Amino acid sequence: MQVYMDNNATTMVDPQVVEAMVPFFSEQYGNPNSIHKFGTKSHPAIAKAIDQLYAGINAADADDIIFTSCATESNNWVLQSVWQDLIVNGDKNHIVTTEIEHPSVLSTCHFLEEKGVKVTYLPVNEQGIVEAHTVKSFITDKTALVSVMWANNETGMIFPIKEIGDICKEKGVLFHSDAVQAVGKIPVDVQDVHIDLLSMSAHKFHGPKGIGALYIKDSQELTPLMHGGEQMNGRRSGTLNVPFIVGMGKAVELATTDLEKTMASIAAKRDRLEDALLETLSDTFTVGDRDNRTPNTILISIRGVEGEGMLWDLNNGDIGASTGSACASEDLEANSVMMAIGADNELAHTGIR
Ligand code: 7TS
Repeated sequence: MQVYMDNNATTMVDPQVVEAMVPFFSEQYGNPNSIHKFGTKSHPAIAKAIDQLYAGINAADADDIIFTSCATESNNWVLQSVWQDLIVNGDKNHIVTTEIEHPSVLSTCHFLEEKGVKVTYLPVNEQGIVEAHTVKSFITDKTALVSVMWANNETGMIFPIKEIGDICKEKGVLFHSDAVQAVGKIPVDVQDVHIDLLSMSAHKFHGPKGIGALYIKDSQELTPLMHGGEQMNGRRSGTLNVPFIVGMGKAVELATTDLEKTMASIAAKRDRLEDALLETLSDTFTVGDRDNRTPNTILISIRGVEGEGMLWDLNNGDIGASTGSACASEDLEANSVMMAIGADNELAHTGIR
């Protein structure tokens, strides 16, 4: 039997999602921007998917949700447009983020630093989260953007997004959250928290790979990253990927319906596994309090057992796990999130997600 335990890297596409997508490959394949019926026939399905996404995060009518090719694009778009709009064409020069963001945020910040932008990478506490008062203490009148993930992909730890949003609102600073590991796993309500921009990715909640979205509060202006045929009201050019859009809509609907029930059932399994591991193995610990973690995540450390080696053994036993981000798991560096929470070098090589 094969056991797949790497759902933070990606998930299986739900059969109901596949079923919803199929007609848009082979029957309703027209370009939705075309005048003819082959194209316009897909308009209701696109509208439905957009409605499903609005419902999934409780967006308001005045807000915008724009499809992108992935969350990496959504994150790049936010950072590069804020740089263009508020730093190059404005009087700001500073971005606040955390030291444990996904590389799509961190690498873009490094790129912007080369362009002269000042970036503060906030430290995390021993729980692996950034505290709201830390965010507050680094915001200056030159800060253009605060970008803090909703939940971390390696630890599953959930950040105090509501408090950080309130601080950004009070300070008049744009607030972006990479919610890739939160949407479909824990409640995400953009009317309950003050949030300007939010990145999502379908393949993390049983939708297809290669489609993401950016939520934009009050449809505020943002210089496009993709220029071209003026699709999506000119905000993101490129022929709409109708099957994937339909798939993302269906997936978010499935993932957010009865979410509390799903969370409880996944957390129960997670807790059983975690308890068994902690009881059976000595010199073992898991990162972060369970009640502030996404219900599907454990980052476990066994002192003296090197994570990558363990992954190969697990792989030989048909168990798929990860030492952290798959994007970075081929290099044998210490787990940067474990280093950030204060693990020594040896321990930081032992983490298994
Ligand atoms: N943001 C977070 C928090 C992520 O976890 C990932 C993918 C992305 C952005 C990128 O999303 P994409 O739509 O561009 O693929 N994270 C991981 C991971 O943890 N292991 O493999 C991929």
